[in-house]
Amino acid sequence: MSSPTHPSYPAENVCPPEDLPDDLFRILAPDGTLVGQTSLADPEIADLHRTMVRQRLIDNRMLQLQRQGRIGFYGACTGQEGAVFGAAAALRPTDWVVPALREGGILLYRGLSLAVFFDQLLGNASDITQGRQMPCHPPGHDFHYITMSSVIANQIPQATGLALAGQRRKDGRVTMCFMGDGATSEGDFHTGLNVASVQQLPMVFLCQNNQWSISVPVGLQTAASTLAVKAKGYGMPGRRVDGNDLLAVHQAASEAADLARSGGGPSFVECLTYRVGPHTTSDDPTRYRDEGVTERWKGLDPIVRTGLYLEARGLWSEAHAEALRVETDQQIRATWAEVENTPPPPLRSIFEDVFAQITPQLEEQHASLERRALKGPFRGH
Ligand SMILES: Cc1ncc(C[n+]2csc(CCOP(=O)(O)OP(=O)(O)O)c2C)c(N)n1
Ligand SMILES: [Mg+2]
Repeated sequence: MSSPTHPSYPAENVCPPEDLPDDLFRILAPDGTLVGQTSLADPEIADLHRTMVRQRLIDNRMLQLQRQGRIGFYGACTGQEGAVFGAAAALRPTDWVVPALREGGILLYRGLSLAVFFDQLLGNASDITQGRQMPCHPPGHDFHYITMSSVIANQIPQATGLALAGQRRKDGRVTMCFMGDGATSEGDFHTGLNVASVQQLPMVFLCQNNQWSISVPVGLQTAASTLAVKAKGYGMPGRRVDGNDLLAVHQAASEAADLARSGGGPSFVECLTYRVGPHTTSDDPTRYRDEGVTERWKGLDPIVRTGLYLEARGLWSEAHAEALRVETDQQIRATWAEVENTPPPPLRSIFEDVFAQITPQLEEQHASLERRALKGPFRGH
């Protein structure tokens, strides 16, 4: 049975770059020229650009490590750095970030060390979650960043609860809740947005519409003309922006954050972009989509676009790029060498953190496991 085609997503239910709507909110054109006004100063744009380049290098290196069998799983934000960091830069460091899958880089941007990021990827003895979380779910306790939940959209009502608590405490914080296009089809999306709007909570819902939910294209995800129009049904402002335009995302997210902070309630921002890589290290998009569209979307790379803007102002060049590549590569390699041989968490940790004291039954299970471990694949713990 052939699938219906969504009128807004003409190419097999996605939007190819040549069909992007003319009214898409943009500040930076793909050739790096300004077509709108940004509140960011050039040095701030240059810093964000470096952050995006660094994230790309980290993501690339992590994908290589996964292919070498040295980490189990990774989800990159490649091609979506403009949305991730444009949004992050709109917040104060004490505002809450509630991520979906691709925003781990915000933690590094906020100051998490690469070592802690890698410890979690490895699930080693230094990992704060002691290997209990899926890899690529970094811990953000000190950075007002909630560890991501793998369950799609599950974070949305949680973010709403967080914002409700903040509103009651009058703590002046904004909660930014990220989600993918796939999350907008879940019941939790409705619950979270509805309560947030009824209670006029200080929130920004930031949707990265990368047009794929693993193998489901956005045109089969929704019959709505855009994701942003959904906001209207909840009585909150909804805006669709060019997700590959760092400055447009930053502007839209800043205006939404200002509104939230001043008591104006939540907003929804749809960042239209494209997932130019695999969903994660676990899938192969060539089996379900036309990679010709992907190649054309790569021509709208947010890093290239911002780089062109900075180059024209003498703030970026191939020499800058090379120096940053070398510096980041050295940092990654040195940190990786530091953490790679950290042992796994002790077997006993499996039984800890459930009861204040390990119960006699769990002690028995622990002893039994230790006996088996001496014979089996856990030897060495
Ligand atoms: C409730 C639920 N259903 C299915 C999955 C499996 N799954 C993980 S990520 C994903 C796609 C998410 O797509 P989207 O929300 O668009 O985010 P993206 O990965 O594109 O950033 C799916 C189906 C899950 N984690 N949770
Ligand atoms: Mg998606």
